[in-house]
Amino acid sequence: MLHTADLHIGAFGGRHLKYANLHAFEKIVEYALTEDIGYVVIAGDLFEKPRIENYELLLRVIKGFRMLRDNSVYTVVVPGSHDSSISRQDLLAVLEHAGLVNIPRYHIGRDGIMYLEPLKLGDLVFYGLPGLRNNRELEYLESRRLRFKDLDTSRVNVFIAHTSVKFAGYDPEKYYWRYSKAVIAHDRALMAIPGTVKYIALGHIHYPIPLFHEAEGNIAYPGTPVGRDMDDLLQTYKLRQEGWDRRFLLVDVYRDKPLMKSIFNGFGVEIAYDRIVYTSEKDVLDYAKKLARDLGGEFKVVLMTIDKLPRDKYSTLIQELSRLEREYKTVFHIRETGLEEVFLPEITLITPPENREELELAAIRDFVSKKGLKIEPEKIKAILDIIGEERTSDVKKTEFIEKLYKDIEPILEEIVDELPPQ
Ligand SMILES: [Mn+2]
Repeated sequence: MLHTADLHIGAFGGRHLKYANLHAFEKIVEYALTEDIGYVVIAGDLFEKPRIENYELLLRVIKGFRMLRDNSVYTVVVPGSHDSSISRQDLLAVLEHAGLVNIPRYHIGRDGIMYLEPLKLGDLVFYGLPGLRNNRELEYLESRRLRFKDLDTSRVNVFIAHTSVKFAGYDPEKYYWRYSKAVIAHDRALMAIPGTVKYIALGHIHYPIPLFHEAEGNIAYPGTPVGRDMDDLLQTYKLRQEGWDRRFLLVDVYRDKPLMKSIFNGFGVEIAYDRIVYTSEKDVLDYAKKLARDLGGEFKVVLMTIDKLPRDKYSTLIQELSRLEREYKTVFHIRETGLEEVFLPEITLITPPENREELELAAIRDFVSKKGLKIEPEKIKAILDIIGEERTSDVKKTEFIEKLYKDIEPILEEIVDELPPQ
């Protein structure tokens, strides 16, 4: 199974670079066909927008999907935050109706629960969580209002989600401050996913997490192959500086523990970056040209951060650079910020914890030590497990709450007993 996401076909508007995203898609198709892969999973944001009016892009996308279908490769796509429309009048719907892609279904019940329908294709079963507006899909995950319908544990189940679960490949200790919510909430979000799901194919976060050549594990963000803006391209540059690259994933889900393999690829995009101090317009342009000339590759990008750039020189410089863009078949971009501000998660070879109990406990441990609490993490987990229980319709609300309290009380007492005297 191939796992990719965030292809963003249609990004980079009128620029030559827009073909880079399409080119990446075609590379992945080519790989699937030559390596005889059975499934291609796209975890959201296949397209930059719900509708794209560029017929060359569209025809080539359709050709790619048709080649997959004609060679018996199943394609499974979930709508992302960029390419789905509420009315379902979008390109993904067109591709689905044409029989070129499969989209797992879901519905939200009157009980406020999101029900995911199984999509059986060959010997795998897929469930999909789409990217909703304002990351609302995360609410269903975090409050565990997510149900996998007819989950057959005798089969290999794959869950595809376009959402920002922050879990692996970064050390929560180092990165939790970047996010407004506590890490524990994000780690707990994964608890809504049944443990019998074999692999969680994520999309939405554009950098590859976790980074590895090969790892055993059951969850990953492949990252975007090309990206959709200059930040993504600068991240690509930084990845390469550290000896990595963009990628898609080859996942063997038939093993006991799935084996994930990064298929690294530059997708024809070559990037130069430098930070310089402004001397004159001519110097900047000459240097930009030099950087462009030194680049190979089909899609060339020159990024520059220019310190001490006079405000009144900015617009003429941009004009000159866009003139060069056609001449040099290169995207030139002046950045406000430098490479040092590009965020990359800590690059580590990790295997995400298989066991969600362990995962949860690790998050709590992290939380307890950060808050300097003198409480055993196991006890907090016991309380959270009790709170996480759901009331069935045959139990009265008051009785249910009373029972919750009764269950929690002894644990709270233990915690209080163990607290050091004031
Ligand atoms: Mn995206």
